[in-house]
Amino acid sequence: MKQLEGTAGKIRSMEIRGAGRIARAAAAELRDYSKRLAAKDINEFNEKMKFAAELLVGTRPTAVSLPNAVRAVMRYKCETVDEAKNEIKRLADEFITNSENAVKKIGEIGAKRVRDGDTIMTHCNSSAAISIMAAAHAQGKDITVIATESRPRMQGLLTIKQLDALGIKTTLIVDSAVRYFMKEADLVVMGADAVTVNGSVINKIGTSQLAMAAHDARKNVIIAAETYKFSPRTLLGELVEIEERDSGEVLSREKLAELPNVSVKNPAFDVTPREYIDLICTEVGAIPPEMAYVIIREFLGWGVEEMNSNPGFH
Ligand code: RUB
Repeated sequence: MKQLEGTAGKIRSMEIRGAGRIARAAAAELRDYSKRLAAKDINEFNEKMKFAAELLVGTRPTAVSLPNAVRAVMRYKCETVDEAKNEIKRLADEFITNSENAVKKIGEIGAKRVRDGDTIMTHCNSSAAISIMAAAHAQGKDITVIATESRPRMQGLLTIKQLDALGIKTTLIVDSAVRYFMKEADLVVMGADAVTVNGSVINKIGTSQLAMAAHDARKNVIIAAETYKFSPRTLLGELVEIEERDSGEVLSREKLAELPNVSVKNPAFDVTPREYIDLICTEVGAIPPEMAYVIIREFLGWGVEEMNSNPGFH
């Protein structure tokens, strides 16, 4: 229980962050939690697993990778506790391996859209987006990256460190400078926390203004997103919830207390409409955003009937 709460706390506080990492951490925690679990019968075991699954899914509301990972592991249907533990381990390990392979595959596919000499603008810190840059660089293409700070949590600092370690020339800019520098970029590559059935992309706050600036400057926007970032529940007409984080991330409580007429808003993500996205690079291919339904239906295997008979989590 302690370790389960520890993992949930790390996801909530963003010690573990990024949609792919969150998903893999949740799958691994369900596997490890099930291994430690003492239950007198399968019903008690199932109840405890459900509690763990719901606790993990509730940690961050926007990254659809999280409920998708949890659903992938909670698919087990077993008669005994031992069988269930083995099946959960198999499903969790399968999800983690597929997820790691997906990030690599996205790199290979996306790198084909990067030309020698290109300057790529990116936002926040996305392992799938960095996989594209890393693959292009590994192919010997001379690329340069412009990375935003991504306030308030400054994930851009992680991006510049990772790119630096790969030997990729990178310029760090403040978030408000994206339009100013867009003329120097050849394309924009970013990640996703969620992709809706109509092809909109939910990603770190500021993604949509970067995409709009790119659109205005006629620069291509590529979104790197594994198939488990696509949201089946949007097929039921549901919207993806945008996480509103603590105002203290933007302005300290003490400073805010001195300004009685001021409030702070801190949404962590925003929605980029599909009109601003040229391509979504998934592990099963580079698709136009209009094809999001096909990914949900064919690759995640969720249609409306399945969703209605499996209320799942969320
Ligand atoms: C991270 C973020 C990333 C996506 C994709 O937000 O917006 O672009 O999660 O990341 P936060 P990845 O820092 O709030 O989690 O490609 O690594 O899954």
